[in-house]
Amino acid sequence: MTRREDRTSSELFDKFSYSSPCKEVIGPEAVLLRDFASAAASELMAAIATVTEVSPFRHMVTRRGFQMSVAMSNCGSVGWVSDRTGYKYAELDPLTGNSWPAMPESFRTLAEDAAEHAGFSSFAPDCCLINRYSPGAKLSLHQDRDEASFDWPIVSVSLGLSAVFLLGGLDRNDPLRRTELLSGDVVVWGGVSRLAFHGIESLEDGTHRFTGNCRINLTFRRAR
Ligand code: MD3
Ligand code: FE
Repeated sequence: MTRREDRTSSELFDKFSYSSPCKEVIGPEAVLLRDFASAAASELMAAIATVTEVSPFRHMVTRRGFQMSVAMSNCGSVGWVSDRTGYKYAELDPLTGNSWPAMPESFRTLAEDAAEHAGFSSFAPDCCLINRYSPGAKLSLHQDRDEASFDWPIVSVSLGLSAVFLLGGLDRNDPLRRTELLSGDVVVWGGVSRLAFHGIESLEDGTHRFTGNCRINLTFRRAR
């Protein structure tokens, strides 16, 4: 067994480029775990309903005053929010004035297991952003860089209608790779992919047994 320091970059590449029907490499240190969340999906949907009774979905505005087409809520010790002052993590939900709901155990366990499975140990998320896409909603190309450290991976879980995910590189003009994300798919983003540009194309109309006519994405992050 080679010690970690002894590994060559090609051995590290091998570790992340291992592919099987349910573990697909979609970028450097970006691992797609197809169906990883499917067994937990009904439990996750019930937990989403509980969380959003306390902190309802809402359309936030950007610094420039545009309303986002994606409706959002959060759970965990902090939540990601956007308003006319910009993007930030906040301990209180600005809509209710109260703390965000605690992160459900089913959420936490799934995120930690997925990170471990993808090769990232001891991920302990303190925030889960819940994104709800109705037909026509999209997320323009952006980077996630409001967190204190980029050393932790991000885990994302797709539920309901499928969507086309766009993955670029570290430069906004880098070519984009399109990947369809289906209900139950989990993606773990670490290393150099952590700061890659990414987005979601406009959601197509449809119906799904879990969500009706929408897609829900859970994004787990370590914000602080
Ligand atoms: C790639 N959400 O909330 S999750 C976001 O489906 C966000 O709702 C999308 O991008 C969604 O910020 C995509 C997948 C994702 C999340 C974080 C990433 C992909 C990422 C960070 C770096 C690179
Ligand atoms: Fe993002």
